[in-house]
Amino acid sequence: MSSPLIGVVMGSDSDWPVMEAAARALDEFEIAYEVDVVSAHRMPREMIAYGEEAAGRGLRAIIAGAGGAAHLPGMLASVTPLPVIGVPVPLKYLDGMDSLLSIVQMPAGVPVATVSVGGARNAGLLAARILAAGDPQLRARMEDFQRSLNEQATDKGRLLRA
Ligand code: RP5
Repeated sequence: MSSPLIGVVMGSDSDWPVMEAAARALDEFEIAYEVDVVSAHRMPREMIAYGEEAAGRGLRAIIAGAGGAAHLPGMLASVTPLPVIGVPVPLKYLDGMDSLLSIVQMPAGVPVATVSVGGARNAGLLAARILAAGDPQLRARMEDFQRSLNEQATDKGRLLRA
C-alpha cells in the first residue's frame, strides 16, 4: 500500500456515513488516503498536531468534515499549508446550514474550499483534481470521468426525447 496523499478526517465517527463518499471517490481514482477522527473540540491538541504534521508526512490535501459548530476544517487550514476541503455534515437540526456557515465563512488569508452540505463525493473529486493538476496520468483519468458524466447526461436526455 502506497503512503497516503489525502487525509480524510472528521469530527466524529457519526460523520462517517456522509464522509464515506469522499473515500469512495478517491478509491475510484486509486488515490491513497488515510481516514481518522480528529475532533476540533474534543481533542484540540491532537487536531493541531494533525494539521501541523500533515504536509511533513507527505499528505497533499486534507478533506475535513464536521457538523454543527464545524470548526475542524478552518482550524486545520490555520496550521497547515496544504489545501483543505471542508465538508459541511448535516445534523438533526438546521438542515446543515449551521455546518455550512461554520465552514464557509473563513477570514481572509485562511482559505477552506467548501463543498455543498453533505457533498463529500465532490470533496473527494476535488482532491483528485488537485493531485491531477500535477499528474498527467491522473488528469487523463479525470478527463475520462468527465466524458462519462457527459455521456450519461446525454443518454438521459435521449431517453426523455424518445
Ligand atoms: C461535530 O459534532 C462532529 O463533526 C459531528 O458532526 C457532531 C456530532 O458529533 P457526535 O456527538 O455524534 O460525536 O463535532
